[in-house]
Amino acid sequence: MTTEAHTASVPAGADAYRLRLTDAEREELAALARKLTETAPALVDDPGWLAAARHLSSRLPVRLLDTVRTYRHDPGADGTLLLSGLPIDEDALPDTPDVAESVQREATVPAATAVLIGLQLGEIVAYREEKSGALVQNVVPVRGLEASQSNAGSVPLEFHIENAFHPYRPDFVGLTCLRQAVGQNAGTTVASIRRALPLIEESDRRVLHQARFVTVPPPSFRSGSETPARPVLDGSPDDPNIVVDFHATTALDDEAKQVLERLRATMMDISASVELSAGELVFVDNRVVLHGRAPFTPNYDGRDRWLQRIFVHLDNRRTRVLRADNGAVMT
Ligand SMILES: O=C(O)CCC(=O)C(=O)O
Ligand SMILES: [Fe+2]
Repeated sequence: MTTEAHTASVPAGADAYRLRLTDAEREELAALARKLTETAPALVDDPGWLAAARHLSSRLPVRLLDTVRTYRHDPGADGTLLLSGLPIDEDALPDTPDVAESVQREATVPAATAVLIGLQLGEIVAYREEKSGALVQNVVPVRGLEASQSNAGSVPLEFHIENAFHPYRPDFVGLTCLRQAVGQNAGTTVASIRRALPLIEESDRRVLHQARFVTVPPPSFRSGSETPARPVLDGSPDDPNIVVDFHATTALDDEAKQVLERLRATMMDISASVELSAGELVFVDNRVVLHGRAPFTPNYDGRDRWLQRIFVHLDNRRTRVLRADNGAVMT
């Protein structure tokens, strides 16, 4: 995916939303993020800090606000939004973390940047059972977990929506690149059901709309149970949501199994790779886009690929029963 600038107004249904900040816009955003690094207690998961970030997020550069708002209305055929030119100074970063379950608690400029933007897309949320409920999570390769179907692995990561098993899966997933893996093809792969739908036979679509599939929690979740039987496609037959994880979803009968395999092949056929560079943030609409990751070979030398992840919900009220004190973490 390239990163050309576009004008403020993105036509509804544009294929892929992209915005490259100008130097002036980057400086405006950096000033807000720096202010947040100095806002006590300078911890991302602190409700007071998050409230301050929410207020400051209304002062983001207007072109950025416009793009985020338009993307939220309709994420386009590709369902992704790629922002570049963010205030991330790769040279000023510490070594890439290399431990399992690594999260970003301190309010650094990159973390504050993602939170500021995410708070204009919706509500930033996390799951108590995943990465200890941290709002900003590190996506880094971990020694010993190479083969794991999680974001700590380095084998190909199967196409999935995030937390497909969960009744309140994220509406959007944001991945900020702090450090790109030099010379490694570790692209995030994306595939949108909006692109794939015309390629799926009518009879297969009918099966995918039926409750003939179950999904187990991903390895990143400490607890949780298999879903009741449910469809892979739901909502409008012309523009459905997709709920599947090709590692975690199984079909309950032979016909559904074949249909699921054909769906996987179709999603692979139309997939694209987003090779993020430092200072880029991609949002994927988790209702219409599957994501995964190409394989790579980590060096574990402090210079490995480093992304930070956030989850966004559009309607916090739906999960109120799971969130103590109307906070950001679901139990
Ligand atoms: O590493 C990536 O590009 C994506 C990993 C992933 O699926 C995730 O962090 O949710
Ligand atoms: Fe993921």
